[in-house]
Amino acid sequence: MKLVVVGFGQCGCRIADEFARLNGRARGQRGIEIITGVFAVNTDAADLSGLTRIKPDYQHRVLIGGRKTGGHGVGKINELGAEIAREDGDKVIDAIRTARRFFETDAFLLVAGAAGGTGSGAIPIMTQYIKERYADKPVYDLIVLPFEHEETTEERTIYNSATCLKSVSSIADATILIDNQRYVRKDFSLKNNLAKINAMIVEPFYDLLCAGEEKKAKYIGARMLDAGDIIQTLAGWTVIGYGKSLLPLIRLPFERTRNFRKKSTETHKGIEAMDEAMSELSLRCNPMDAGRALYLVAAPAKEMNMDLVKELGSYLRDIAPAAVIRNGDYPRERGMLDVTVILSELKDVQKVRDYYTESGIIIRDIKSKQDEMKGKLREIEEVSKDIPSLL
Ligand SMILES: Nc1nc2c(ncn2[C@@H]2O[C@H](COP(=O)(O)OP(=O)(O)OP(=O)(O)O)[C@@H](O)[C@H]2O)c(=O)[nH]1
Ligand SMILES: [Mg+2]
Repeated sequence: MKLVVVGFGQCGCRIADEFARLNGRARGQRGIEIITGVFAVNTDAADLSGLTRIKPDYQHRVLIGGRKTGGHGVGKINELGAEIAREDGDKVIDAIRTARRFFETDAFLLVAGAAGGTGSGAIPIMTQYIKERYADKPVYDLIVLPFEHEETTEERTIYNSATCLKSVSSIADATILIDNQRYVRKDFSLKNNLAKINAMIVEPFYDLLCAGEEKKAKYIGARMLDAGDIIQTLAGWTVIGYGKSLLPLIRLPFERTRNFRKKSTETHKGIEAMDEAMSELSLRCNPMDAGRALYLVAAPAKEMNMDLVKELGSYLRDIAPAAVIRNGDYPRERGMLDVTVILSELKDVQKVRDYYTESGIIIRDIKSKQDEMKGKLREIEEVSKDIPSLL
């Protein structure tokens, strides 16, 4: 599957940069392309120049809202991010048009952090613009949810996330949810942590996008997973997970024969990888709520067998009984068996519901504070009414 990836705001741009790196890896390791164009869109000029992989010209790093913000971002006001996207959206569309092999693109992937200003405000507007302009291609939005400490220290975080999620979910073909808090690893400093988190966020997309682009017979599985399967799977609220299990690189001579013991070891390794994928899902959710699901197993050709794929299928069926499940196998990896899982068309997502509830409270709070303020201003005007003004 080939994507055009567009990042908005600092978070979105950095993750888009990571997708550019992923494409470099696919090209270098596997000789295939999985991305036809990567673009970074921001109101902040300095953040745009901090990227490393996205081409540095103005058609790939698009500065919007220059007049309004002076190139310094919108300071977490996502209404302003949305307004700027409405004014400068054409710049983004013009940039996308320059993608070299645009005609091969299967879908758009737009990326932003929900809690900021630029990305959070611009992504719903741009999703709408791109959908209007390219009606035949699905548009998927990958939304990064804030860390816990951001939610507790700043009200705007919750409010921005709620407004962004509500807007995006009504327009995007699917919303892939990524919870920053799930990726926190205590042993990294924050900056390294963000880079590391971004790498972990894009990792599940590697095999998923590569599998359907393989041309050589030896890398094509018994059931190839292609763009059609992914497009049929992605709908509404979506989460993604990835897990791997190491295989012994060297087998002892007596292990070479295919016997039932080896088969059961492979199945065991497969379940281990899928277990990890399910426990590392990009956002905690209840798999019972999924209306659609997909899994992809990648392993060396000789480790792959239909029993393994079937076992994983019934394992997933137990966890997500209401889902239509699609699958694929990808004979590729060396010394490793990995499983990528998508749960989609989730009927309920607790975290999203919490944002909506809490921001309802915040909105009422702000309203009553504003009313109180207006009352006080009126009082002070009242007592000053007999004082002459110098103006
Ligand atoms: N995973 C990840 N999250 C990030 C990164 N950068 C920022 N965030 C998160 O994104 C949210 C803030 O959004 P930003 O992208 O910084 O904001 P922006 O869209 O640039 O908007 P303004 O700076 O307000 O104009 C916070 O929840 C951050 O934790 C990143 O590189 N990776
Ligand atoms: Mg910013």
